Amino acid sequence: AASSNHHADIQQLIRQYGCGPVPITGVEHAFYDRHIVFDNVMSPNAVGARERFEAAARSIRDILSQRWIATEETYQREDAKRVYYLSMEFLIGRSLINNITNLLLAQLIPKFAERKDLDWHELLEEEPDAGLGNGGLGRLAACFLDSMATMQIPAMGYGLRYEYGIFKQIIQDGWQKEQPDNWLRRGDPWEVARPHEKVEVSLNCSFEVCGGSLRAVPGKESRLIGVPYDRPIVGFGGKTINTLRLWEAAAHDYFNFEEFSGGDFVGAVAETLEAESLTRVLYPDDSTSKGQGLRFVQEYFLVACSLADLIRRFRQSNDDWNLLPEKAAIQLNDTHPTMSVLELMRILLDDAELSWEKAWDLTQRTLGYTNHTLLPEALEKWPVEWFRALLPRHLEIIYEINGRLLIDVRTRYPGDEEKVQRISLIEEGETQHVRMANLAIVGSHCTNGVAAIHSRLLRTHTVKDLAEMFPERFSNKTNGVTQRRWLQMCNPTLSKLITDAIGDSWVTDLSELEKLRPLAEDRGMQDEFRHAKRCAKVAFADWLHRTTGEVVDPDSIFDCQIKRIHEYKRQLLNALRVLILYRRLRENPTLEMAPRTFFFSGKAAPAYRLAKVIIKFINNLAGTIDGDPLMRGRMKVLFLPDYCVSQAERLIPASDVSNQISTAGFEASGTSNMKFMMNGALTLGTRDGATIEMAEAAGEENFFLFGLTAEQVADSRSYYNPYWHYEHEKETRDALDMIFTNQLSCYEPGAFSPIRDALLSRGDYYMHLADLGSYLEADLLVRELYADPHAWARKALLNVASSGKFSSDRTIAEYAADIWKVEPCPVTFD
Ligand code: B1H
Repeated sequence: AASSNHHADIQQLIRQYGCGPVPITGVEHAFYDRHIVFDNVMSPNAVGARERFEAAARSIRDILSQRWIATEETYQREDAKRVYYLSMEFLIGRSLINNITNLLLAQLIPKFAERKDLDWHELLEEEPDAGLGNGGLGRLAACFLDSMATMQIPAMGYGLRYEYGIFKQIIQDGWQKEQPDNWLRRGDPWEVARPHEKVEVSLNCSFEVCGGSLRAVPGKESRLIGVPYDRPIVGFGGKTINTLRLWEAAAHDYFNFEEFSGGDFVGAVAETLEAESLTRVLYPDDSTSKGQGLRFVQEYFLVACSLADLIRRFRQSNDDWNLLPEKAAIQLNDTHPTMSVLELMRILLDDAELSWEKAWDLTQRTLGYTNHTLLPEALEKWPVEWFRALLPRHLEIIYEINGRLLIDVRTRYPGDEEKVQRISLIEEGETQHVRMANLAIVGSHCTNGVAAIHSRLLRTHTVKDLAEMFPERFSNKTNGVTQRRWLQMCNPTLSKLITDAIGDSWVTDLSELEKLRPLAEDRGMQDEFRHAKRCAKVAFADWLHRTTGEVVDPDSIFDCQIKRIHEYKRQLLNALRVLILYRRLRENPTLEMAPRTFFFSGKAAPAYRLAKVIIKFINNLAGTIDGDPLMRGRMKVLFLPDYCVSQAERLIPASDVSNQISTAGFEASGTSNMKFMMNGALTLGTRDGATIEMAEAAGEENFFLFGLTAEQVADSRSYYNPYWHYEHEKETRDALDMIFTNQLSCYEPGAFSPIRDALLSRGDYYMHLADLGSYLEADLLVRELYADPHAWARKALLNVASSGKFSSDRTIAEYAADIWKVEPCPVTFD
């Protein structure tokens, strides 16, 4: 009886909020007990936490399955225009609690857990993060999927089903070590394999394992199979369930059939294994392109599978190719899927047999391109030779596009051969390379950056010539994050406070948070905010203690910098600040300074030597401070290993100070900055990326901005000299000398000489020393404000109230209206 009660509860809730008048008959099958026993063939008493997680996830999947089918059927019936979001990365993290939240079932959980005598938190911890991305770019794709489903936009994500996601980071003697993340080892309860929808991809190469890495061997045609695995993307309210389709590489059925029958059975099967290695592992580089052969093939594989799939879907309901741009909007998440331009042209020319002009027009009108970085080392350039060897037909198409483009340039700018060289899709040099960003801009109808400053610099510097030639193609779409995961789900106390104060419509319309603005002046509200923050800090401290044994004081200021380790993000600048504050305290123990905990977290690309030295440096700094009895209860530094989505979900709600301190002009947007703001942290940051727009929204008086502007960085580069700061600023010099004389590396002398090289000998490209002084000045203001808890809470509340713009719902609404021209398509039943 208890169990049927429970299902009645679920059904009532779904009727009430989720699926309107439509009954979800799947609820009857959502028998947790049934999954426990029949999926495992074990007694319910014998199963462990992992099995309980799987059964819970399967039960939730049962609940959404029919709605998922109905979503696809609606899109087909309505022949709706669809968005296809192509991305090499989807950093989705965990799904169980997110799906429960979005299905509006969260209230049922305590009752359910009680009835089943479940340790719910233990169960949730069993779900591995789906770490199919590096950082902001991959997490943005995941937030976009959430927003598109919530806004009932017919959308599909296309990506790769990496068997190994981003590596697990462990810290040994302060150094980062990488371990493989075999997240699929135990299977994944969310995904649905769809072998009957497999696609075929041909390549003019085969594969070979060589020195532990897979190599493409040109010259022998091989045919790969892409097998789709679908994951449900639950829109808030459970009305729309969109699909994230991830491709797995498999060998063709007739792979080397001749060798098979020729007797080399084992050899042929081994080669099969090699072909299947294509989607084995995610490349762990953020904001850089390493130009690896396997990555090139991965990118083509994503493009070829996804286009074959979406074109097949288009052809099922249309025989007029001219309708393609009215039925499909394909968005390229950075240049990684840029081969879409070539592959779509190939399909329209060779399969559809359209004229060049027609094919080109349809291609451009179907594709949109988002640029995510200005860093030169991230701009992808692939050797022409690779195209010649592996994708010869695509190279022909590149040459034809380029020929026509350059005729156009020469007509518009007669005699300007330098401009021709800069715009050309082919970069000349010792070897020729294809400039993928140029190809993406030329082959699409829209190019956008991800924050106002980034879009401006993209137009005026990075691709200036193309922007002058096609100004109407360029626009800005400032990034956003989903408040469902990044506030509602991860910060229950603050969410409740907000909902009690202004109602719950902020969950689907974040601009509603504006209503908090007048309440920020209210002392009672300020106290409630402080209480909510303290709850989140205590929850974090408890979790940290439980899982690592580390003790942090919830009454200290939680000061965070969590993101990939990269010179331009300047974790070193933060560490220098900490070192200087430490030295001040040591020299003057009576100094008034509120207790503070500095959190660092983030991964370094395995081959990025200096980034790994920075991690070691932070850990040694932490150890030194920890070992100093004078610092006890006053300051503490923690490097939290293995930064990932679920760690961010815990730490961000607990933070007081968010460090966003990249050299101005280098961080395209940033997105954790927005998550901190929503959760009531104050930002200590430079005028870079979306932080500029956040400060505009909140008012600069509610921000702690410091440092050179992007213009000042560019203008002072020619004469900037880090030695000047070393010689003229005593605190800077003393701190650096402490590092250079191995006082923080007495067991590994010389370990930090790469830091000296970067900051002094190599000229401090990211201008750490130029901004250190103003960073410390801003830090003083932070500490002064913290001394007045109500004034602090007021500013924090004003920040929360101003964060509405930074919802990915707003971002997606802009993409939908300006680039995709798509409308919501609510799910209905026949
Ligand atoms: C961003 C990347 C990126 N920009 C290459 N570029 C990669 C480039 O594997 N690769 O080859 C992987 C990632 N990632 C980030 O995108 C920006 O640095 C952030 O500022 C921005 O917020 C984020 C989302 O737009």
